[in-house]
Amino acid sequence: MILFPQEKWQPVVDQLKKAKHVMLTTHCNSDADGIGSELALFHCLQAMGIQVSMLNRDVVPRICKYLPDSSLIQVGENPDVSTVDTIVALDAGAKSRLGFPDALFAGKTLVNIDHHASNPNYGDINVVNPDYCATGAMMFDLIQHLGQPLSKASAESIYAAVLTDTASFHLDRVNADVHRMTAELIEAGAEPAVAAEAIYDSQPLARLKLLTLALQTLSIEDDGRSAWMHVTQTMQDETGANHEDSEGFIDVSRTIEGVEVVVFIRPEKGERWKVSFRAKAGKDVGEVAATLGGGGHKYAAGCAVSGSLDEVYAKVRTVVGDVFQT
Ligand SMILES: [Mn+2]
Repeated sequence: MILFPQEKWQPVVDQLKKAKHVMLTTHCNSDADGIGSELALFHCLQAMGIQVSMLNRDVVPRICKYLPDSSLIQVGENPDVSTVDTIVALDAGAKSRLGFPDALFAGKTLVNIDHHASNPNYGDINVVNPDYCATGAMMFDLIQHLGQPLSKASAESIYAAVLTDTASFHLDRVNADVHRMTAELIEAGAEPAVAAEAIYDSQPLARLKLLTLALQTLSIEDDGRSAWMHVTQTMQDETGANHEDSEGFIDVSRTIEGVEVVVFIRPEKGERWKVSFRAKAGKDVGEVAATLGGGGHKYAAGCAVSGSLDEVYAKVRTVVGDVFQT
């Protein structure tokens, strides 16, 4: 089964088949959709005899380390890519999200494959379709267009991407076709119990201690329609948690009854904060993030805001308040 038969993959297929050395990459602060997409395509291209490497700005997150060959993903801010002629960017809504200097792309063909509605088609070749529930699901279609069977390694990688990007099959783009694809992934060797244990049931204790502190900052505003929570560097230091450990905290406050917009703020670097948004009940946080210089989907988006924590709250409150005016 092909998820979206009308999608035009031929330019991507032609480019990959004629490439001498393909480099796969994803956005900074990579997640299981980006990493799963990379690994799924990596195993497929390798089976086709195409020279392929994976290179990201940031380290592989803890929850992805169980995926086959995740240790082959290289990391660096300014790597040597002299032999690379084709770069495939996966799940990155903007070129700047890849985190590499512009010079890295000079003279290379950039293929942009993504499902963020805000993606401005920054590649030389673009397949951008927000109807896909995950970029991993795009790999499911691409592998078929490349004429390759779905290997166990690719199936496991796509499964991790789809599981996490749909919030465990909770979000509204999950339909019968997504479940048909998932059935094919399982038939090809993906193991839901193994994925669940690695992704959801192997948390460091420090993460739960940090969550306890974060929950103490929880505030409900806008007559119960918005939920706000944050962590600080001090809270991370106290609990021994790192910045990756607060990943997913927003999905805890998202579960509160009646809440339509969820905001989570965490430290990035110095006076810079990462702000994440989730929406329920048809609200659109993609617009909120875009107003603040970020991007994302209607129901999940993010941006970076500078200033003291109080200033960040104030800036974000103004924009979120507008959501409830309509
Ligand atoms: Mn994604």
